[in-house]
Amino acid sequence: LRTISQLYKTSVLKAPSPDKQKFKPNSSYLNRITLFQGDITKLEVDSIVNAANKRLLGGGGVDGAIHAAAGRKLYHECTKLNGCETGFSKITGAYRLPSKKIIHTVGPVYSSTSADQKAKELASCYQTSLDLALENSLRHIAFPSVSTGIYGYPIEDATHIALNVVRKHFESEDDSTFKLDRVVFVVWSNKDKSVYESLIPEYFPPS
Ligand code: AR6
Repeated sequence: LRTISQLYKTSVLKAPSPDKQKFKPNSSYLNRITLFQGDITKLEVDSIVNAANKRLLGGGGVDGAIHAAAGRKLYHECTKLNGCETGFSKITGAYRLPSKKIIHTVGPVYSSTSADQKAKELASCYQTSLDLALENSLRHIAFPSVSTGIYGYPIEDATHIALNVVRKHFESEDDSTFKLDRVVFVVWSNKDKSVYESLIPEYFPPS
Protein backbone atom coordinates (compact mmCIF):
# COMPACT_ATOMS: atom_id res chain seq x y z
CA LEU A 1 0.00 0.00 0.00
CA ARG A 2 1.07 3.57 -0.64
CA THR A 3 0.08 6.16 1.90
CA ILE A 4 -0.38 9.79 0.97
CA SER A 5 2.85 10.80 2.73
CA GLN A 6 4.82 8.34 0.60
CA LEU A 7 3.22 9.81 -2.49
CA TYR A 8 4.53 13.28 -1.62
CA LYS A 9 8.05 12.22 -2.55
CA THR A 10 7.44 10.87 -6.01
CA SER A 11 7.48 13.84 -8.39
CA VAL A 12 10.79 14.60 -10.10
CA LEU A 13 10.36 17.05 -12.89
CA LYS A 14 12.44 19.04 -15.33
CA ALA A 15 11.59 22.58 -16.46
CA PRO A 16 9.99 22.87 -19.91
CA SER A 17 11.67 24.74 -22.74
CA PRO A 18 10.66 28.44 -22.49
CA ASP A 19 8.77 28.53 -25.80
CA LYS A 20 6.45 25.77 -24.61
CA GLN A 21 5.61 27.46 -21.32
CA LYS A 22 1.96 28.50 -21.22
CA PHE A 23 1.53 28.67 -17.44
CA LYS A 24 3.47 30.57 -14.80
CA PRO A 25 5.39 28.69 -12.13
CA ASN A 26 3.40 28.37 -8.92
CA SER A 27 4.96 26.20 -6.26
CA SER A 28 1.70 25.89 -4.33
CA TYR A 29 0.18 24.13 -7.35
CA LEU A 30 3.22 22.01 -8.20
CA ASN A 31 3.51 20.87 -4.58
CA ARG A 32 -0.01 19.46 -4.70
CA ILE A 33 0.40 17.11 -7.65
CA THR A 34 2.10 13.72 -7.84
CA LEU A 35 2.83 11.31 -10.64
CA PHE A 36 2.62 7.70 -9.47
CA GLN A 37 3.33 4.62 -11.54
CA GLY A 38 1.53 1.50 -10.35
CA ASP A 39 -1.78 0.03 -9.28
CA ILE A 40 -4.40 2.62 -8.32
CA THR A 41 -6.20 0.09 -6.09
CA LYS A 42 -3.23 0.12 -3.70
CA LEU A 43 -3.44 3.84 -2.92
CA GLU A 44 -4.44 4.85 0.58
CA VAL A 45 -5.96 8.18 -0.42
CA ASP A 46 -9.34 9.84 0.12
CA SER A 47 -10.59 9.10 -3.39
CA ILE A 48 -9.60 7.21 -6.50
CA VAL A 49 -11.23 7.65 -9.90
CA ASN A 50 -12.45 4.70 -11.92
CA ALA A 51 -12.45 4.79 -15.73
CA ALA A 52 -15.86 3.15 -16.01
CA ASN A 53 -18.44 2.65 -18.75
CA LYS A 54 -21.99 3.98 -18.92
CA ARG A 55 -23.53 0.99 -17.16
CA LEU A 56 -21.22 1.40 -14.14
CA LEU A 57 -21.27 -2.33 -13.49
CA GLY A 58 -17.61 -3.14 -13.97
CA GLY A 59 -15.57 -4.19 -17.00
CA GLY A 60 -11.93 -4.69 -17.99
CA GLY A 61 -8.86 -2.49 -17.45
CA VAL A 62 -8.73 -0.32 -14.35
CA ASP A 63 -12.49 -0.78 -13.85
CA GLY A 64 -12.00 -4.55 -13.58
CA ALA A 65 -9.08 -4.12 -11.19
CA ILE A 66 -11.09 -1.76 -8.95
CA HIS A 67 -14.17 -3.99 -8.82
CA ALA A 68 -12.05 -7.10 -8.16
CA ALA A 69 -10.19 -5.41 -5.31
CA ALA A 70 -13.18 -3.60 -3.78
CA GLY A 71 -15.41 -6.69 -3.79
CA ARG A 72 -19.04 -7.54 -4.47
CA LYS A 73 -20.50 -4.78 -2.29
CA LEU A 74 -19.18 -2.22 -4.75
CA TYR A 75 -21.03 -3.96 -7.58
CA HIS A 76 -24.16 -3.99 -5.44
CA GLU A 77 -23.97 -0.24 -4.78
CA CYS A 78 -23.31 0.40 -8.48
CA THR A 79 -26.49 -1.45 -9.47
CA LYS A 80 -28.44 1.31 -7.70
CA LEU A 81 -26.80 4.19 -9.57
CA ASN A 82 -28.74 3.83 -12.80
CA GLY A 83 -25.62 4.17 -14.97
CA CYS A 84 -23.89 7.42 -15.93
CA GLU A 85 -23.61 9.47 -19.12
CA THR A 86 -20.32 10.00 -20.94
CA GLY A 87 -18.40 12.91 -19.45
CA PHE A 88 -20.08 12.62 -16.04
CA SER A 89 -19.16 11.00 -12.72
CA LYS A 90 -20.81 9.30 -9.74
CA ILE A 91 -19.40 8.49 -6.30
CA THR A 92 -19.56 5.29 -4.22
CA GLY A 93 -17.96 3.75 -1.17
CA ALA A 94 -14.62 1.99 -1.61
CA TYR A 95 -15.36 -1.16 0.45
CA ARG A 96 -12.23 -3.34 0.60
CA LEU A 97 -9.98 -0.73 -0.98
CA PRO A 98 -7.69 1.39 1.22
CA SER A 99 -9.17 4.59 -0.27
CA LYS A 100 -12.31 6.18 1.23
CA LYS A 101 -14.39 6.71 -1.90
CA ILE A 102 -14.45 5.77 -5.57
CA ILE A 103 -15.46 8.33 -8.17
CA HIS A 104 -16.65 6.54 -11.30
CA THR A 105 -16.27 8.59 -14.46
CA VAL A 106 -17.30 7.64 -17.98
CA GLY A 107 -14.77 8.70 -20.59
CA PRO A 108 -15.51 9.01 -24.31
CA VAL A 109 -14.83 6.13 -26.70
CA TYR A 110 -12.23 7.70 -29.02
CA SER A 111 -13.87 6.48 -32.23
CA SER A 112 -17.32 7.75 -31.18
CA THR A 113 -17.72 11.46 -32.02
CA SER A 114 -15.95 14.58 -33.32
CA ALA A 115 -12.54 15.57 -31.91
CA ASP A 116 -14.08 18.62 -30.30
CA GLN A 117 -16.88 16.68 -28.64
CA LYS A 118 -14.67 13.96 -27.18
CA ALA A 119 -12.14 16.49 -25.88
CA LYS A 120 -15.01 18.27 -24.08
CA GLU A 121 -16.30 14.99 -22.70
CA LEU A 122 -12.88 13.94 -21.42
CA ALA A 123 -12.32 17.36 -19.79
CA SER A 124 -15.75 17.02 -18.19
CA CYS A 125 -14.75 13.63 -16.72
CA TYR A 126 -11.88 15.31 -14.88
CA GLN A 127 -13.96 18.35 -13.91
CA THR A 128 -16.97 16.41 -12.61
CA SER A 129 -14.64 14.09 -10.66
CA LEU A 130 -12.92 17.07 -9.04
CA ASP A 131 -16.35 18.56 -8.25
CA LEU A 132 -17.44 15.37 -6.48
CA ALA A 133 -14.22 15.22 -4.46
CA LEU A 134 -14.76 18.83 -3.35
CA GLU A 135 -18.45 18.37 -2.54
CA ASN A 136 -17.55 15.38 -0.38
CA SER A 137 -14.62 17.14 1.35
CA LEU A 138 -12.16 14.56 0.06
CA ARG A 139 -8.60 15.82 0.36
CA HIS A 140 -6.97 13.66 -2.28
CA ILE A 141 -7.99 12.43 -5.69
CA ALA A 142 -6.06 9.89 -7.75
CA PHE A 143 -6.83 9.74 -11.48
CA PRO A 144 -5.97 6.92 -13.86
CA SER A 145 -5.47 7.98 -17.47
CA VAL A 146 -9.18 7.98 -18.38
CA SER A 147 -10.16 6.72 -21.87
CA THR A 148 -6.57 5.95 -22.95
CA GLY A 149 -6.79 2.16 -22.63
CA ILE A 150 -9.69 0.21 -24.09
CA TYR A 151 -11.41 3.45 -25.20
CA GLY A 152 -8.42 4.37 -27.40
CA TYR A 153 -7.84 8.07 -26.64
CA PRO A 154 -4.24 8.99 -27.60
CA ILE A 155 -2.24 9.40 -24.42
CA GLU A 156 -0.62 12.74 -25.35
CA ASP A 157 -3.96 14.43 -26.17
CA ALA A 158 -5.62 12.97 -23.09
CA THR A 159 -2.76 14.05 -20.81
CA HIS A 160 -2.96 17.66 -22.04
CA ILE A 161 -6.67 17.64 -21.16
CA ALA A 162 -6.14 16.11 -17.71
CA LEU A 163 -3.37 18.52 -16.73
CA ASN A 164 -5.18 21.55 -18.11
CA VAL A 165 -8.36 20.85 -16.11
CA VAL A 166 -6.41 20.41 -12.87
CA ARG A 167 -4.30 23.53 -13.45
CA LYS A 168 -7.42 25.60 -14.23
CA HIS A 169 -9.12 24.21 -11.16
CA PHE A 170 -6.25 25.35 -8.93
CA GLU A 171 -6.38 28.78 -10.57
CA SER A 172 -10.11 29.03 -9.91
CA GLU A 173 -9.79 28.40 -6.16
CA ASP A 174 -10.56 31.20 -3.77
CA ASP A 175 -10.68 31.49 0.02
CA SER A 176 -14.14 29.98 0.22
CA THR A 177 -13.26 26.87 -1.83
CA PHE A 178 -12.53 23.57 -0.14
CA LYS A 179 -9.00 22.80 -1.29
CA LEU A 180 -7.66 19.46 -2.36
CA ASP A 181 -4.38 18.63 -0.67
CA ARG A 182 -3.23 16.43 -3.51
CA VAL A 183 -4.05 15.33 -7.03
CA VAL A 184 -2.32 12.09 -8.03
CA PHE A 185 -1.93 11.12 -11.69
CA VAL A 186 -1.60 7.34 -11.81
CA VAL A 187 0.07 5.74 -14.81
CA TRP A 188 0.46 2.10 -15.56
CA SER A 189 2.91 1.87 -18.48
CA ASN A 190 6.38 3.35 -18.93
CA LYS A 191 5.18 5.10 -22.10
CA ASP A 192 2.37 6.87 -20.22
CA LYS A 193 4.77 7.79 -17.44
CA SER A 194 7.14 9.47 -19.89
CA VAL A 195 4.25 11.40 -21.48
CA TYR A 196 3.22 12.76 -18.08
CA GLU A 197 6.83 13.55 -17.17
CA SER A 198 7.25 15.60 -20.31
CA LEU A 199 3.88 17.42 -20.08
CA ILE A 200 3.57 18.13 -16.32
CA PRO A 201 6.26 20.85 -16.53
CA GLU A 202 4.20 22.69 -19.17
CA TYR A 203 1.18 22.94 -16.88
CA PHE A 204 3.05 22.99 -13.56
CA PRO A 205 6.43 24.58 -14.30
CA PRO A 206 8.93 24.51 -11.44
CA SER A 207 9.94 27.99 -10.25
N1 AR6 B 1 -4.09 0.98 -11.89
C1 AR6 B 1 -3.83 2.09 -12.62
N2 AR6 B 1 -4.04 2.20 -13.95
C2 AR6 B 1 -4.48 1.09 -14.58
C3 AR6 B 1 -4.77 -0.12 -13.91
C4 AR6 B 1 -4.55 -0.14 -12.49
N3 AR6 B 1 -4.81 -1.23 -11.77
N4 AR6 B 1 -5.22 -1.02 -14.84
C5 AR6 B 1 -5.20 -0.40 -16.03
N5 AR6 B 1 -4.75 0.86 -15.89
P1 AR6 B 1 -8.83 1.41 -19.27
P2 AR6 B 1 -10.66 3.29 -20.61
C6 AR6 B 1 -4.59 1.91 -16.90
O1 AR6 B 1 -8.84 0.52 -20.46
O2 AR6 B 1 -9.75 3.44 -21.77
C7 AR6 B 1 -13.32 -0.97 -19.03
O3 AR6 B 1 -13.75 -2.19 -19.56
C8 AR6 B 1 -4.50 1.49 -18.35
O4 AR6 B 1 -3.19 1.03 -18.65
O5 AR6 B 1 -8.94 0.79 -17.93
O6 AR6 B 1 -11.29 4.52 -20.03
C9 AR6 B 1 -14.48 -0.10 -18.59
O7 AR6 B 1 -15.53 -0.87 -18.05
C10 AR6 B 1 -4.82 2.80 -19.05
O8 AR6 B 1 -3.66 3.63 -19.06
O9 AR6 B 1 -10.01 2.52 -19.35
C11 AR6 B 1 -14.88 0.57 -19.86
O10 AR6 B 1 -15.72 -0.27 -20.64
C12 AR6 B 1 -5.84 3.46 -18.12
O11 AR6 B 1 -5.76 2.71 -16.89
C13 AR6 B 1 -13.57 0.78 -20.59
O12 AR6 B 1 -12.70 -0.23 -20.09
C14 AR6 B 1 -7.26 3.44 -18.61
O13 AR6 B 1 -7.49 2.26 -19.37
C15 AR6 B 1 -12.95 2.11 -20.26
O14 AR6 B 1 -11.81 2.29 -21.06
